[in-house]
Amino acid sequence: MVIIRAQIIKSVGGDFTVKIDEQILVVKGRKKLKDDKLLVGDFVEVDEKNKVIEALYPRKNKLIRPPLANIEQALIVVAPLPKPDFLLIDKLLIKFFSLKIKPVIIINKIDLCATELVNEICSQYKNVYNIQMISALDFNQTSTILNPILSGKFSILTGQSAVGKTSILNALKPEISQEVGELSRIGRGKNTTRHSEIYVLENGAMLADTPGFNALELDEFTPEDIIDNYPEFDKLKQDCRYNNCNHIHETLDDCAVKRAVENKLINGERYNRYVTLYNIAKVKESKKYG
Ligand SMILES: Nc1nc2c(ncn2[C@@H]2O[C@H](COP(=O)(O)OP(=O)(O)OP(=O)(O)O)[C@@H](O)[C@H]2O)c(=O)[nH]1
Ligand SMILES: [Mg+2]
Ligand SMILES: [Zn+2]
Repeated sequence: MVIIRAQIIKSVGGDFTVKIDEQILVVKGRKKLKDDKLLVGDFVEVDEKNKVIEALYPRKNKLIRPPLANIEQALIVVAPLPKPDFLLIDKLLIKFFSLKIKPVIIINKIDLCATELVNEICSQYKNVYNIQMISALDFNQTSTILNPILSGKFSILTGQSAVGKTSILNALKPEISQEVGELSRIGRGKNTTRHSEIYVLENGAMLADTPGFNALELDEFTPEDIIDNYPEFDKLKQDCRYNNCNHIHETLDDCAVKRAVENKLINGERYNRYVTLYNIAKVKESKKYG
């Protein structure tokens, strides 16, 4: 029996499409694994001859909505229209950082009047996160900018509704239909919210679209988790006077993060939203234990 490591790229009614190097194969899950809920993105052991999944490898991470595993990178798409919700963007950044998913901020629809948004995004996130600008209507530009970023990784498109996530996937689609051929049949056109599918692009890039949303709660995050998932605080916090500094209640003398805000090294609005998210987590925590 030849057992081969593969990654699930699509799951429809008990049939799993798996990728083994460059090869695509449709297999069944073994009965005893079915309860284990195999997810798109899972690495599994496949019995190539009998076309069944024999075992599931441990996951690096997983998202529940949509159900996806082993995500390496998230393209957080924003646009001048619909207007960005910065608190939502910060929540996504916190969540992805905690799951060890590398975020990239993609400003889409730059063919519309986007200068103001570009300046705002840059002043809030530059030096912390990778920021890219595209118009999904321009297929060439989208491919040229995104292909090197996507290369060799499993990435997802995420963000508010109607920012252009599916349009970006469509812009990258010529390569997709070439590589997965008939397998793209079911997922053609606008992605529906129901099923997750990983599209195989050139250079080993794998990309999944996700349904847009307008709200996200960080229910599982304690106040400490909130603090820990701001990468721009990491280098500074060793200079705070107290080890457990929450960067809110100490004086400027005692808190390096607050000094960085004062000196405009950290954007004030981003910091204020941090205080909001910390306080929300604090209230939740006190309700839970108190
Ligand atoms: N002008 C312009 N319009 C765009 C661009 N990208 C997408 N759109 C338009 O924005 C609208 C929404 O695009 P979608 O790709 O469906 O957005 P989405 O993020 O997938 O939306 P959900 O699936 O609801 O989350 C469509 O009318 C697109 O044609 C762009 O770069 N420029
Ligand atoms: Mg969409
Ligand atoms: Zn501090």
